Amino acid sequence: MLTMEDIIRDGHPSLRKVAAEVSMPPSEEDKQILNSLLEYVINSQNPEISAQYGLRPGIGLAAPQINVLKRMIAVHLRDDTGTLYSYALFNPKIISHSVEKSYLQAGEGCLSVDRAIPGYVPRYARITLKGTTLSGEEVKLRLKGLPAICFQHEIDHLNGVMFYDYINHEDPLRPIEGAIAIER
Ligand code: K1U
Ligand code: NI
Repeated sequence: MLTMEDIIRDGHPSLRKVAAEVSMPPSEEDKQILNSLLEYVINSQNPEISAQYGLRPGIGLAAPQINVLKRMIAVHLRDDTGTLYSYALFNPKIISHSVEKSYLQAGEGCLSVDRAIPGYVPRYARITLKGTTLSGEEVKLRLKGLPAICFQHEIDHLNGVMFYDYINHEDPLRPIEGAIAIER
């Protein structure tokens, strides 16, 4: 099982690289790695397990964060209606998005960043993405709200992009014109 010791931190060069596509069908090793990403996120949200192993709670994790430069992500979260979004995907790709932006009012965090970096992170308000699940099924997801933000954060990790790259560093909390503010 993955722990915080497996997660590389800001400044590690792998976090700034573009990850490679996973060839299909995936190898058993790639499936095991992807499964371990989802397992980390689920375990980290369990108070007993996270305390026992010192896991920082997360809602998503991408393979480059464990220094595997392949296009794999896991997301496990509930939206504001209580709907669970629990996905482990190979080769996730945003195929369309809204013009409208949204952002988390509380800002974003990252398991690879050990300090709080305040500021609004503009994201597409709605996205449609495709990817392949652990069981080999191709899925198409239409997302908004926190799930859309989390998937964009994780897909950015596959492209060497960090959440703070989007923050206006002169004025981190400057209102983002026309964007939807999301409370978490
Ligand atoms: O990719 C990562 O580093 C994980 C990161 C994902 C993320 C955070 C904020 C916005 C979008 C994506 C985290 O999960 S940081 C922890 C976090 O946000 C959280 C943890 C437990 C409950 C609720 C949120
Ligand atoms: Ni992150």
